[in-house]
Amino acid sequence: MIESLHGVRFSDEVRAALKAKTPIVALESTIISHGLPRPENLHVAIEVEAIVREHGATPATIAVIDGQAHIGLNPTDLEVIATREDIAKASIRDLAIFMAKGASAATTVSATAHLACLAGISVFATGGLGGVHRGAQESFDESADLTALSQLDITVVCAGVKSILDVAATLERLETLAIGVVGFRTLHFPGFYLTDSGFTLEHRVENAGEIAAIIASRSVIKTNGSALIVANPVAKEMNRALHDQILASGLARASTESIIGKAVTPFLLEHFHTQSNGESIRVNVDIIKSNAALAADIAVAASR
Ligand code: PSU
Ligand code: MN
Repeated sequence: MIESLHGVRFSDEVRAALKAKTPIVALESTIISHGLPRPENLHVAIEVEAIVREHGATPATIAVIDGQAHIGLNPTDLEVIATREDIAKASIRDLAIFMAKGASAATTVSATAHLACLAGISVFATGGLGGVHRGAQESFDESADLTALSQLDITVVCAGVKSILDVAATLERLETLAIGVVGFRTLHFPGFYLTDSGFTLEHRVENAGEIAAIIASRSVIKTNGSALIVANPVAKEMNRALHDQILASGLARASTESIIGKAVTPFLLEHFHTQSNGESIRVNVDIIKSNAALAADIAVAASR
């Protein structure tokens, strides 16, 4: 029984929901620890969980705290990952290492999706997926989010991939890795801060029920070995000129300051937040909330 796995802890509400087989939505914690400034990050984490509940599902925010993988955080745990100084960033490969060391870490999309699947949770809301970085031909910088999602049966609601990435290359990789992508009420693949990354999708869905039907078909014909991405554009995008200008200066700064590895994404997000006078934070928060609501609707529809 997964609920008694050594080193894995469940919040009371998640344990109860798993037992009762009621809808659950996994939420990542890197967004909280490394994607948003303090103290707003904690308020957002609390609000996002409330939105999931309002939409009829149980939130399972996932993180590693003091060596324990947590599926579902109580209010004290949430505060820990939002405020403590020693919270690392765990990709899937880091999970066991941080756990064995008794360390604490926020989980990225790859690590969150892995732990969610382990727990039997199949719907997940995040902000923007990781993907192929610009210049990856040289740097080989491609997020482990992609390879992880190629091996997990999970539906991920996101606002596309961050515009800091090479969107075209990321879409090609998603195709190669057999990760399905549907646009929610759009055929324009969103670019996180922007509603349209400039790339077109093949599939569009109108409501949670249609997504639940796709999830059901995937399991019938067993194409559920890899993830399904629901690309949900933000309602009100960031000012485009401002966006393009900040992106250019951020990429230039990252290069001059030789920012590499897992530091790249938090560095660029932080650059956006400071340079846009809070506009990117507003958009980022809208994205997470709207994705959490849609993910809960999907979890509810899929449980019928
Ligand atoms: N989206 C956000 N904020 C974030 C991230 C995504 O709005 O902080 C995080 C996610 O956890 C994602 C990670 O999995 O960035 C990707 O990091 P990397 O590019 O290092 O793989
Ligand atoms: Mn990377």
